[in-house]
Amino acid sequence: MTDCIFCKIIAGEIPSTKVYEDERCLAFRDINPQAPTHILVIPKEHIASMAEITEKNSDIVAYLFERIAEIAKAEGLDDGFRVVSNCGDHAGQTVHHLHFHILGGQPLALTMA
Ligand code: DGP
Repeated sequence: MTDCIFCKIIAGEIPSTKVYEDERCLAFRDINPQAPTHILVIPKEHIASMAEITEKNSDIVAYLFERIAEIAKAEGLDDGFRVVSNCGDHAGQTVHHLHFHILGGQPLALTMA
């Protein structure tokens, strides 16, 4: 998608602080961190949100979660971390390219929202 910020980050057109990259995914530090460690994990394939996951593409979700576990370990998040994926307007999704936030590095507030 030519107008997608995260596709531009994948293409190297917008700089990012990369944490991990392979042929299927990219992880980089959030530009507006909400915790001491705040990393975004995204597929290289453009998928707008969790609402577009089907039986044809759901394997990427498992793949990303395998990488999330590895990244959390590499980042030293041994005391725990949170994974968040905002989907759609009511959840406050601002970038319409599937992404998982990894948040950690300190005790996180317990909230439903
Ligand atoms: P969400 O609200 O779930 O759609 O989160 C989108 C996140 O993307 C938000 O926490 C800020 C981050 N973000 C937006 N633009 C950029 C960017 O250009 N670079 C980086 N590193 N993060 C970005």
